[in-house]
Amino acid sequence: MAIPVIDFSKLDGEERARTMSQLANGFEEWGFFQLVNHGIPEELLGRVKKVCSECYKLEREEGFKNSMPVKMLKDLVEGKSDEKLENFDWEDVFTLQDGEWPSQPPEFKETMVEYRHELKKLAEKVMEVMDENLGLPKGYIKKAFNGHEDDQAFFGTKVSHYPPCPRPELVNGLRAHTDAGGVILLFQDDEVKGLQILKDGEWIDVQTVPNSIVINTGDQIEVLSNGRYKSVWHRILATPDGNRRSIASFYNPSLKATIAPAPKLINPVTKEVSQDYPKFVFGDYMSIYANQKFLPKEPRFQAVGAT
Ligand SMILES: O=C(O)CCC(=O)C(=O)O
Ligand SMILES: [Fe+2]
Repeated sequence: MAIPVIDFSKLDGEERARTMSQLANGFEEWGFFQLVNHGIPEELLGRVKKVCSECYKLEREEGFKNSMPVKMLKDLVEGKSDEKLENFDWEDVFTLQDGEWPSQPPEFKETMVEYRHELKKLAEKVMEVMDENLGLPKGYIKKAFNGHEDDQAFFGTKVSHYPPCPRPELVNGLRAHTDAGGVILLFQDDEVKGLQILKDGEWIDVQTVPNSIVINTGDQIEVLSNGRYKSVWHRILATPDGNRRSIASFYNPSLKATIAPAPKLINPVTKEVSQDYPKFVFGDYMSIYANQKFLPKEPRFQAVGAT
């Protein structure tokens, strides 16, 4: 079984209706799908791969060798224990932030600024597809995520590497979770697999498709869509060979934004707001998520509803 691969360029032509329904199916039935012909130039994607891999080699690899997961796994193996490490992830990760750009390679910043600009536009297009498929006015989700002038939606980017692991059965690359925010756009490694999603009770591999962008939705889209688009459990397996690179971009609400099911999506017969999805301020959700990322989302929704 493989997650859907959708040709995004077909959205602008004769096959628009069919493509819209493929996208609806991707959101409703899968929560994860891959876009090809998404409009991000391959030449730019090539440069992104290059600067991220070089940055890892030049600035990060040495540090990873001395990191906690490496020490913990070593202790575990030396102690001849077969107990899995449940509190660590076998990953090297950093978030792109203004003022804290890696200095190596020199073209890192300009490349990633250009990449983020393109990805943000793609995220907004994907959000418009969701608006239309959900029967919401164009721009509804973007507006819900953006508060006023001083509290804009947050667009973040995270660069991860999952280095080769000598005992991949004893630690995860990244433990299972659902994403907290809105729309997530993943630029995965061309070759090294590792991402799995939970589909109908089974973990399935997300296949690598060079230069595709994997789209998935987080907990806020589940709330806003009143459960039509569910955030899906996913995890990264550690692998014995290959250093998996993955660049995740997140289009999230402003911390001050109020999130609630869209009134239009509330059952017209009962007019009752589902008990499952409360109304809350996104920042409050994030405070809860910080300690509960690797736990089921339902108690998070309950807890934030009580704030
Ligand atoms: O590294 C990846 O491909 C996915 C990472 C992920 O699930 C996350 O950052 O939430
Ligand atoms: Fe995730």
